[in-house]
Amino acid sequence: VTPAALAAFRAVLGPAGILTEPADVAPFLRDFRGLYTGRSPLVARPDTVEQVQSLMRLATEYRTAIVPQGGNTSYCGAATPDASGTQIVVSLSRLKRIRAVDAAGFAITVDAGCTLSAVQAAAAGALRLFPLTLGSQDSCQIGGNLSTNAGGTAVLRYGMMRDLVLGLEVVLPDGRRMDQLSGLRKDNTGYELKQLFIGAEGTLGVITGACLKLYAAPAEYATALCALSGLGAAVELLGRLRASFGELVSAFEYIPAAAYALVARHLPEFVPPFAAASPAYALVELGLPSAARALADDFAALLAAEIDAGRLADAALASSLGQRQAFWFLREHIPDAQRRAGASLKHDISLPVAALPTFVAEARQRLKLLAPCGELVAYGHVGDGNLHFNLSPAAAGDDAALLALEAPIKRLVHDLVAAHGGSISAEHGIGRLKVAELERYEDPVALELMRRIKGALDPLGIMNPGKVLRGGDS
Ligand code: 2HG
Ligand code: ZN
Repeated sequence: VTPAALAAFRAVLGPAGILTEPADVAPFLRDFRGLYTGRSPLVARPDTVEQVQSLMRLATEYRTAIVPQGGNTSYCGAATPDASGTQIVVSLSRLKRIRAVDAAGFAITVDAGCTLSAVQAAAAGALRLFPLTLGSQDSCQIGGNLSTNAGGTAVLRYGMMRDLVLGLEVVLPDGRRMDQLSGLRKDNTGYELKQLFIGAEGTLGVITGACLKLYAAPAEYATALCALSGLGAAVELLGRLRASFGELVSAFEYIPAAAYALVARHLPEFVPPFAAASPAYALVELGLPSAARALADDFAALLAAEIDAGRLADAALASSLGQRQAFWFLREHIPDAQRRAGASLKHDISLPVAALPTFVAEARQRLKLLAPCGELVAYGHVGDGNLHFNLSPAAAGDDAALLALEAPIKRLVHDLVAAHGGSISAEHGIGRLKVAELERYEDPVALELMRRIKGALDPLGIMNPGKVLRGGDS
């Protein structure tokens, strides 16, 4: 970044819109997992869409690479600049207006820098639900949720971020603003352009605003923590629940004993709800509209029948908001507990739900031979076929041995995922971490189309280079 470019950026952003002191810039240069630390001469903090446009015009003029950043909670390094010192971070965090809440139309229009929890709260204020639910919701931002097509724990019922979007506003690399913000539910006018930018991880343009779908807020939740024999029993329970309660099943999270034990060991606030240990648990939730409140009794009856039939070991039904929160505390603190347990290797994979038990049994057996220093902690969104197929050190002191096996473990897991027809990135994206993996496993024709789209929308290659697709002239 030349002194002339720096002066030009400073002129359009004003003193409040630019950080250059190394101590101020540092937090934007390191990803949340601490996998990458980049360099950047400045962090731009525009506070209007017009400023984003001016910034991108300058980036085009000076051929400056831009790294858009939201709440900096990416698991794949998608929002961290590289080490060259030539890329500038654009933080959207000052763009945080709730533009409009349309309770009658079940829609909300927001700036990209709003945190997810701010959008949830604005929806709740209008007695509506914005359903996306993530562990990082107090700090992650809507622009990042859109750019990574975030998932979380409510996908089973409401879909991923991609499914929750009615309209989008995007600033293109040349500074033009594409306004596709209308909240129309039916609009078949040409190509579905907004979906290109969702999940593109900032490689095609900068998302500045979105019109999002709202839903009726459930009048009541019926939440249970079930103790069961393993993943096979969990998948069967899921099928029976969906057959009986259909769309009302809003969450089905799988928690193996290894994940349960990590939380119990590292988070003293957690009070185990069962006296005896079980091989696995499932956190199940129904969101009930007021007209269907009585179904909570049917839910309890189904679980009781499962226990009588010997298919469930036990089930604890939340009888208060506090208990519901305690169950979710367990689920939501698994990543935290895993972090406290030392090094970890993460694989964010998805498979057809029915293939999950066989896949895990086979992978576990092979991993036992390859990596006895690792303990499998495979948990997560089984309702969507998405497992966080992670490993922690088997014993204290195994960290270095486990990390040394990162590459062969990744190959074993991803090859097996591919053999079972699954995906090597279910909900965390590609970022910088999985660029080579995408190249290896993606259909070559699809990959070629992705490169052509990138070339057409970002011909100078200034949008988040090196993320999703290999940088340079590829
Ligand atoms: C979750 O489901 C997150 O808790 C994090 O997606 C997963 O830490 C992980 O691997
Ligand atoms: Zn997850």
